[in-house]
Amino acid sequence: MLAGCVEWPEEFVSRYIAKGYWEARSLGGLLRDWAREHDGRTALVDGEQRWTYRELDERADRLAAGFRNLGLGPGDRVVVHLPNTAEFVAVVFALFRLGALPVFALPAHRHSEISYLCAYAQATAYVIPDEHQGTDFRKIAERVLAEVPSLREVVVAGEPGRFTGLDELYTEPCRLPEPDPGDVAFFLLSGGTTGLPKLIPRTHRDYAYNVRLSADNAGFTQDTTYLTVLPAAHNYAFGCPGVLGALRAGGKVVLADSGNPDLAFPLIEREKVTVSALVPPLALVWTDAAATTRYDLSSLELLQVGGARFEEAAARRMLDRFGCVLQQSFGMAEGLLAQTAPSDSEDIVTRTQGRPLSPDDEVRLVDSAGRDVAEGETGLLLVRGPYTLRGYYRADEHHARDFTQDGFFITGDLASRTPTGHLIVRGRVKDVINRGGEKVSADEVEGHLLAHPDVRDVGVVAAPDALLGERTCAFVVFRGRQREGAFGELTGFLHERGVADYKIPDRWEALEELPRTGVGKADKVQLRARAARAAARRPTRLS
Ligand code: OOB
Repeated sequence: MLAGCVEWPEEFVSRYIAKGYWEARSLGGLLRDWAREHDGRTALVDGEQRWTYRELDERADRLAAGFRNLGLGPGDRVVVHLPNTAEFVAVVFALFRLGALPVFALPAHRHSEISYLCAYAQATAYVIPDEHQGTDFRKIAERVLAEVPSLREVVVAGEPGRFTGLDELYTEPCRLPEPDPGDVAFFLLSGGTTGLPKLIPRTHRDYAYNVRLSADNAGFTQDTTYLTVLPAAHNYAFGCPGVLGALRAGGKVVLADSGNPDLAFPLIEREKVTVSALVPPLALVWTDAAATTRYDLSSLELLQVGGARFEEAAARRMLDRFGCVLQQSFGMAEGLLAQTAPSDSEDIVTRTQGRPLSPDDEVRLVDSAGRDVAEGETGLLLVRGPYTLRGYYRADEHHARDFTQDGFFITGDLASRTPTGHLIVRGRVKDVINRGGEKVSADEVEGHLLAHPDVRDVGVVAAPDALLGERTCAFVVFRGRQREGAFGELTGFLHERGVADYKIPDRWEALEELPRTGVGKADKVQLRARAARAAARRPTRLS
């Protein structure tokens, strides 16, 4: 396995292979199999573009050769920062075939995240669109290129400027050795347990298993049309079952740039979409919009909701409104995926987050002393299994904090389990704000704010919110007197530093001092209570 990654112990490797979970095929090889089987059927729809399986397969081969001509090879890290487009799919499969390793950035990321990611991954290449939603990605690339010594190539889908155009890369396919299915295929970004986000190595065979389990659970077939509204570069939409699950089944993937009903509903009608994956705030918006829409949504068979807590009442409203199957999903880039099944009762799908998908997912719920809690009680969720990582990439110094000695990943989530084995997510101990499915690491935002000369101390916590579930609230202790317009200035400061929009605090409050715990750390329990009181007094607008 790639240096800097932690391998599963040998006994687990042989067990997972013997049980048929891990197959001897790389992700790029799997696309070849799918293309052979589904050949002239439509694989991808992106605006007016339609690619068949054969076209996608050929493009992946031609691009792989092009990336190789650029000097990329097996093990090279490539930060892929593309929106939901057909090119995104072609690029990642090209890199899989070459054995180069995509690092999945989210479209909302900006200079700060990309610079960090490229440096952390020691990336040699960065793949971007020219512009997307008003941002010129080539400008981000200019800055990152000047800062990260390992970075050699910038590849642009669209107008390349001084960089290399993605279209120029397509060339005669060449024979490439198939990567070892047990090796890393790509990296996902963690939502953050403690500290800055970390990189999660996913191997070909563990991810292929993840895709197979979730596609089977959701009943994907050739007749599946999957609408991608969440970022395709996020685990949920990429492979739970998502884009890969639909391709595996011979279905059709429709790529959309946002989940806004004005865009998504016409696509559902036009393409006869059967399934989509949503985060809870989007599920609320869709439920409202469906009441008055003039578009025909009757093709929908299954809607997945996950990424953050979905209230039971909202789930019931959604079931009533759409009359299709609802599937709750509780997953994480690190691995574990729990989902309800289409055959589950209404109570199960509205009140639980489903069951872990593999019979070999070992889930423990423990108390603060590490002992298993009694059935039905809430505990810290630990997990080990055939598609859950054994260590973050290049994170030796934090390993003992994130994993138990016997290899369980310490998720930072609090959950309970029903007698039927369904998990209910109850909260979390990790210092992360779950802003409607988008994860904001408190440490990361605090670090940025502390870099401002007027800021002496800062504590960032979640405040409850009717639409997003949680919003980000920053408590700031200023050096000297708080200046007029100080929070506006801090917002501007974060923008200047190139922090993604979704990480900018929604609420601000100045304090004389942060409350402290006995050991002198910022008392986040108190800060959260304070943020909740303020949110109750002044709810944010539902937008
Ligand atoms: C998904 O993945 P990530 O990596 O963005 O975030 C993982 C974290 C979990 O540890 C948990 O704290 C939270 O997001 N979460 C949920 C949840 N699903 C995820 N919290 C409450 N209820 C849920 N249903 O978010 C993700 C990956 C694959 C599939 C679905 C979601």
